Formats: sequence, structure tokens, C-alpha cells
Amino acid sequence: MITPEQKQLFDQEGHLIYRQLFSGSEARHFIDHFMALRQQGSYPGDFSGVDIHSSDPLKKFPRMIHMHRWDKPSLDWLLDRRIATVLTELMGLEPYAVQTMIYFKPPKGRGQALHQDQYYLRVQPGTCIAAWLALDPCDEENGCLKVVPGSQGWPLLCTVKADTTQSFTDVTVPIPAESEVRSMVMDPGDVLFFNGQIVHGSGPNLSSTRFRRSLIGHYIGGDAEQVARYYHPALRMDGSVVGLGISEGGGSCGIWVDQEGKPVIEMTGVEELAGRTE
Ligand SMILES: O=C(O)CCC(=O)C(=O)O
Repeated sequence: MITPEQKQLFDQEGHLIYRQLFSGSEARHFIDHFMALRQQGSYPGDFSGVDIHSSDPLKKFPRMIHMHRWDKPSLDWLLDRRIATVLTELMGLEPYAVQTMIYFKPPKGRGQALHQDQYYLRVQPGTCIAAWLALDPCDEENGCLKVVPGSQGWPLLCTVKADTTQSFTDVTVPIPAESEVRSMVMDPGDVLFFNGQIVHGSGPNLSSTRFRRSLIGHYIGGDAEQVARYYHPALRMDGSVVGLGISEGGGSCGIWVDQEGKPVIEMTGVEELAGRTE
């Protein structure tokens, strides 16, 4: 399914948009399914709580997490053959599946500050990879995902406080001023695959009418031995459970320093271990 050019691009840039891996009508079906679930109540993983009277749009439509543990359509999507095939070709081996999430990102909802997924998943050895399915048309106005191409080569950076007027998460990673932050403009059914080290995030939804919904799967290499506790149990792509160890994280993290006028990363930071949950 992946051409040699697409694989080369993924290796160079740490991300790849696979256009129309799913159809527009499948995307519409997921919108209907998850909007109905969201209206029906609250679920494990609704950390910020659901409050339909709140003035914060994200309180009315908080993201849902790990739906595959109790919702069959989510499990079927996480293990979908099309995703498994692309991931296997990008990674060189079949992955394990560890997480589902749906972001509703309602009109005027905040985004998620720049971060690296491996900060949360702590895969050892290796890193994680995401499959991010656009359910709505995604562009700069409604807060499309943005990535820093090439940052998949960076180690885990030390986090700093994020601007929580713009982001619903409170940590971010600093990047050099000259870094490209590329907008992922996508149509319903397109899937963005991105490496777990890559710096990515999204700005607020500036539209007053349009949602920016996306269904997200997180995967780890089929040779991984450990992943953070929150992501257990890991599943093989046939749905069977695989027993992995629990990684704790902590240790050193990268800080940007100036070296002869160029920003370089030094591993001189020490990471805090406060409860991380993506
Ligand atoms: O969809 C977004 O705005 C952020 C999603 C994200 O950061 C992720 O899938 O890791």
C-alpha cells in the first residue's frame, strides 16, 4: 500500500498523510457514532469531567480515551486491516495497539500544545506511532494538527508550562524559533501517521460553527518490551493480548542550548515524574 517514495518521506519527515485510507462515509458514520456516545453520558477517561452548562466548549465535548476497551466499533477501527498494513510497512514489523482517543474539538475549543507522544507512552525499546483519522475537514481555522518535520530525530525534550488559554494540556516543549511548524490540512477519511518522537500539537478552533473531530490510534513496535502502565493491555493486531513490562520513565531530558549560533539539544535536564496521561 505504501510506495517507496512514501516510505522515504515518512523516514525523512517523521509523518505521512495517507489520503482517503477511509471513505468520507465511514468518517461520517464515526461522527454520528461518537457524537451519540458523547451525548449519552460520561465514560472512564473523561478526566476533565463533562459539564453541559460550562462556558468552556471542551467541557461539553471532552475527548474520549481508550474507547476500544468498551466500544466494539472503536476496537474494530483500532485493529483495522488498512491501518495495520500501512503501519507494518512504515515500521517494518506488525505493531501492537495500545490506545484510542476521539477529539471533538468543538467551535472555539482549545487545542493541545506542542508535545511528543513518547513522553506519555514510554515505549522501550523504540517509540510509538499514531494513526490520526480526520473526521471533519481540518484546516488552520478549525485547529488542524501541526507537526515539526524532522523532529522525530530529537530525544525527549524537557517540558515547560503551556499557555492554558490556548491549550487544554498544561505542558509543552520549546522549539527553536526557526523551526517549521507544518499544518496538516486534511479531508475526512485521510489518515496522518506520525512517529512518537515528533513534536506536534494544535491551536484553538477559531471557527464559531465547525467542529474538528478526529479519531486517533496509538501503536507501538511489535518488538517493544515495555510501555507505561496506562497503556496496558497492549493488543496484537488480531486482538489478542500481549504481556509487556511497565516502563516508569523519568531520567534525563533534552534542553536547547546555543552552540556557535546554532540550537542543539543537550541531555542535561532532569524530568519530573508527575502523573502523565495523554
Ligand atoms: O488532535 C489534536 O489536536 C492533538 C492530538 C495529539 O496530540 C495526538 O494524537 O497525540
